[in-house]
Amino acid sequence: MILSFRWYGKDDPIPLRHIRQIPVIKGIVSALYDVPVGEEWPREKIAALQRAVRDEALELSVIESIPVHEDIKLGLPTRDRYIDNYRRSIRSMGALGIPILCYNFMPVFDWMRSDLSMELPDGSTALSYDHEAISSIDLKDGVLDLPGWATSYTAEGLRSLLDAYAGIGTEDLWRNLEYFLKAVVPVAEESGVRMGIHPDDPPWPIFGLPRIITDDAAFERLIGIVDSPSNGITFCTGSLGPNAGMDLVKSIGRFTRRGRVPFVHARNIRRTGKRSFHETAHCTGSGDVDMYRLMRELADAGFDGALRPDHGRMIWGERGRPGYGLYDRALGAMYLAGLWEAVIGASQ
Ligand code: DNO
Repeated sequence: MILSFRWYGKDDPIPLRHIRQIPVIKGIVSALYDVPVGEEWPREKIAALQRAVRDEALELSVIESIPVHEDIKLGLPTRDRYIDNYRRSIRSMGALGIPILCYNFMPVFDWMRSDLSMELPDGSTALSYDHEAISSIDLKDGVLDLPGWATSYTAEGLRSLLDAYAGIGTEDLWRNLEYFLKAVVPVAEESGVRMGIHPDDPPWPIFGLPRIITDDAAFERLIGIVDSPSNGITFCTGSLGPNAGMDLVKSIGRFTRRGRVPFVHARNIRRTGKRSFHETAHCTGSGDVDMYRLMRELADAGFDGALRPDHGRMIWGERGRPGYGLYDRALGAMYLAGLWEAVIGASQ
C-alpha cells in the first residue's frame, strides 16, 4: 500500500517539504492545473511535476484527476477529439511510470456541499451537506450561492450547460460513460495505468442532473463494461458513506478482491439525516465510517494500490483550501498508517 497525500501543485499553500515531514507519506497525488479541460496534457509538463515531487524524495503515484470534458459526458460529436486527447495524456502518464489515474463522471459539478466551514463542538470546522439547503438554491442566476463553486461558471455558461443536460437521463449518461471507457481503458491497460472512477459526491442526483456512480450495483455495472484491471474504482469512503444502505466494508473487500480498487480515499462523515451529513476527523469514533474494519478488510483483500487521507477538518486555526489543510490530514495520515501497520502485522 502506498500512503499518499494530495498536493495542489506549486500554488498549494502547503509545500512538498511539509508533506515530506509526515513520516509515513511516500506518494503524492496531484495534477496539472493549468491545462484547459479537454486538451492533451503535455508530457514534459507531467515530467516536470514528477521531478518536483522526486526532488523531495516522494513519488508521483496518482494523477487526480484528468477532468473529463462535458462533451464526453453529454455524448456530443465533438467528444472524439477530447477522448483522443485523453488517451494521449494517459499514454504520457504510462511512459513516465505514473501508475494510477483517478477521474469522475459527474455532470457539471464534482463534489457539492452546503457549508464549507460548519463548526463542530470542539471548535474545529468541517464541510457539510444538507439536501434541503442545496435544493433551495436557484441556479438561474449562476453559481454565486454555491459554496466552493462561485467562480467556476458564468451565469450564461452554466445555463447553456444545464440546457444541454436537459435531455440527458441516467441511461444516457451510462451510455456515454460506456463509450468513453471502451475508447480509453484499452489504452490505459497498454500503458500500465489503472483508472479508478471517483464515486459521485454526494451519491444522489443534485439539481436534476443525473448521477450514476453511487453504490455497489453501479460499481458492478461499471467494471462489467470493460473487463480490465485498468477499469477500476477510486473507493471514496466519504462520498459513499452518506448512502446509509451501503456496507462499505463488504463493498471495498468485494471489489478489491477482484483487482478493481487501485486507489482509496479515506474520509469519515457523520450522517445527520437521510440526505444530510458533515465531515469529521478520520478516526472511527468520530463518524459513521468504521476505518479500522475497512483497513482490515483492505489488508485481507490484498490491497496493493494507493490510499490517501481525504478531507480533513480545519483545526488549530489553520486556514486554507476547504478539506485540504495540512494539520488534520497529517493526523489522519498517522492514524491510517497506524491502523495499516496493525492490520498487516508489520511496518511498511
Ligand atoms: C474532492 C475530491 C474530488 C475528486 C474528483 C476526482 O475533494 O475528492 O474533487 O478529486 O471527484 O475526479
